[in-house]
Amino acid sequence: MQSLGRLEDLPQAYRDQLTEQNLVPLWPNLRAVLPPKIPSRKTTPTHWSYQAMRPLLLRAGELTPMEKAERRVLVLANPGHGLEKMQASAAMYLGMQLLLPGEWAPSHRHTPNAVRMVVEGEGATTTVNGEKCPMHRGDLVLTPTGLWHEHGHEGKDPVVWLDVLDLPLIYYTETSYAIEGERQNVLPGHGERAYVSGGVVPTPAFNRQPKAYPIIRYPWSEVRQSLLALASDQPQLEAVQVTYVNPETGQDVQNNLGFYALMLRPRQTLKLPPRSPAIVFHQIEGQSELIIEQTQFLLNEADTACAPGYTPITIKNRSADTPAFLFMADESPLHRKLGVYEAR
Ligand code: GTQ
Repeated sequence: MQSLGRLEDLPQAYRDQLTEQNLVPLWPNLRAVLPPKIPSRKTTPTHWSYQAMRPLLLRAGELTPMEKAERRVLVLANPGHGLEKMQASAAMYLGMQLLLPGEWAPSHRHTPNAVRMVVEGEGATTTVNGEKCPMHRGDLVLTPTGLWHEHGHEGKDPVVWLDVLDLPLIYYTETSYAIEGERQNVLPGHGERAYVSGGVVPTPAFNRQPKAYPIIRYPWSEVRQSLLALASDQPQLEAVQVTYVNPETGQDVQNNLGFYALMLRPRQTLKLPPRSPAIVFHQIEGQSELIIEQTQFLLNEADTACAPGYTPITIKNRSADTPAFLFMADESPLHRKLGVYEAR
């Protein structure tokens, strides 16, 4: 490939004139913005141990009261982006949120899309546009763009969940903002009860009126059952994986990020092809070995890791007799919309 002229090759007086007019020559920067064959990625393979994080999160509970935090969260920041950027990848933000018994995280709504993956503790709820969602280990609760949400805790022990947001993307596009609200009135009804399996959707007054977000809470007990049923139904199937979808459309549950649950059979090794989106892994049950190109991580229960896009990934269940279960998030819906989605 031809080497291009450098900035230093230009006379200083000319460079000053360009700067004066807010102009920049492309050629010294061309290879940086259009690198050959594969994008440059700041996202580096990163692992966050829950065992290491947990005492620090509980300490935040002692150091910072809710009134001073609003959301008491330790952000899982990818050092490749710089910790201060609070990004796991180009489009994904990860935070571990702590709510203590009796505490309340006040109602607000914002442009970024969020989901909660419950990690530990019983008794917390998230109320989303009036729907009060219980939170049990492994449950996925959606708080899509624009919907009111607040968190409460009526249990006895600390509750922790993983927040996954498209905040870096929404912030980058200069569209990120929040509105504070009043405590919500709880309304009757739970999406996950109306949209039971069996391939039927509610049809009020003989007329389907699809909601944008028909299911807010995806209970882990049901998702786990689906994975076990899929695995036993198709013993030859390699990737025992399900996607969290909107049952009205069959499309991904949210606009920009995709969410999945994966089961690894005992001792199974699964190779994922290099694909354009970055991926987040969170171990719900069991223990896995995650190999991202040359980097190897051991994922214990409740550990989280992030892999850049365009990278081959291998994941292994360490157990010889029990399945491993993982939650995954990625940037596939965004990449598909942008027309840049690739699997190599
Ligand atoms: O729970 O609403 O981790 O607004 C970051 C921003 C959680 C939340 C985060 C948020 C929330």
